[in-house]
Amino acid sequence: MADKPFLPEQIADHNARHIAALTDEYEALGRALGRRGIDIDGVKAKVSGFSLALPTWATGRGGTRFAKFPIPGEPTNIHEKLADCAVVQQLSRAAPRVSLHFPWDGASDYVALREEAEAYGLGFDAVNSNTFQDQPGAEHSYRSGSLGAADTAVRAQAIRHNIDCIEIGKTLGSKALTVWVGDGSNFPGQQDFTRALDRYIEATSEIYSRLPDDWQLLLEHKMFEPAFYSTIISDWGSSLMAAQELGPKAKCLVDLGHHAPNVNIEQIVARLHRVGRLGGFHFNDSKYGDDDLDSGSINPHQLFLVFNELAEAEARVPGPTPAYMIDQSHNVTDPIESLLSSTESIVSAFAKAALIDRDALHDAQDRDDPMMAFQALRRAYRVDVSAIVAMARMEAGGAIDVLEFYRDSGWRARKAQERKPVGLGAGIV
Ligand code: PSV
Ligand code: MN
Ligand code: MN
Repeated sequence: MADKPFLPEQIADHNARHIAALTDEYEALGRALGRRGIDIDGVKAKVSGFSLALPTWATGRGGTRFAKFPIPGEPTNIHEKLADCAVVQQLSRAAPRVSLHFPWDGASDYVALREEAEAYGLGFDAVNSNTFQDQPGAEHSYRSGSLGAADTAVRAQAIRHNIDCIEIGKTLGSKALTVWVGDGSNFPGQQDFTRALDRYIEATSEIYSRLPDDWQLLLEHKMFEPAFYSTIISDWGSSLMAAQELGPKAKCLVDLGHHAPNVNIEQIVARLHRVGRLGGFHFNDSKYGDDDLDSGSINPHQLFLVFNELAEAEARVPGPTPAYMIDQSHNVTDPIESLLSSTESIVSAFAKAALIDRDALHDAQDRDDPMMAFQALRRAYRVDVSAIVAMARMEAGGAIDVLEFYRDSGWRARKAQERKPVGLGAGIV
């Protein structure tokens, strides 16, 4: 049985050193918000209710098609990945679920894996299939596509793999399958747009028919890469079209990096919510394309605007919370540090959206007063919510300063001694 990464006393000692300053900051912010008629404890309660999932693939160093530079002590198997996710959850208290990707996260005993996660205080989010890479021993190649491939045998293999993922997910206690396919084309004329989409929908409907009643099928669109001319599920329009044809359990998943630069993603959120098809989110940030940079590192305002639309939509038609997940590639940092920092950015954006005076916003919108409508958002965005996020985290048993605690803990150096070295540069310090 796996122990939690840190003893509660270690976290309590850390918090004892920071609690006086935090209380001071929290009370000062509480007074400032109180003057605006906002109850800080109410906001903190909302923040405490927010959680997201961690993807196993973000616990190792990412890379590009040019190179990957692993660090000593990074996880080498699903058990070590779970341990690193447990670090993020124990310190942040906002990341209690893990999203597995198959076959990358294959294990010999999924019942035992579920118990292992439970001992860490972790559960499982959506399972992800992988038909964008060939796997050792596979009968057919995905070089010409998977669920949308012209070759029936290739499509059948991709369908089977997705059904296998559902079966594993049932054992793990997951409630969703996320399907992202790289299927597309690199040359005009290479693929018939209509027939390719038809094949994809037909194949995906076979997967859909195997979905348990209380599951969702999350369709993730992506504009380009690996295909550079056209992609079958390239945008939210194609994704919605597919979801609507498949049935009510099919929903659209929005990855922040999967759009053309400057696309109004917050409006996509509102649109998908309006038709009840907003199923999930992959958080990351980008400057140029699907950069998979850390959430909030480039455009924290966009993150805030996304949460504003979610809060607006939720206030209008309450419904199930979309499946929130981080999906990033940590190429130059210790992945645990990036996950801790990104979780904080995402929770902060959520907290800021919770501060928006919706009546003032709606009133300005109805009076056609763009400046005051904008100011309703601005007033919330300008607030430094760190004390609310840290207080909620501490009260749930997490660390006040997550990065300081993590660095002081020496976790990675310890793991460098215990775990198998990875990559060509293993051992170079
Ligand atoms: C594709 O770019 C993506 O964002 C999908 O979510 C995949 O599942 C993930 O990356 C990992 O490859
Ligand atoms: Mn993604
Ligand atoms: Mn991506």
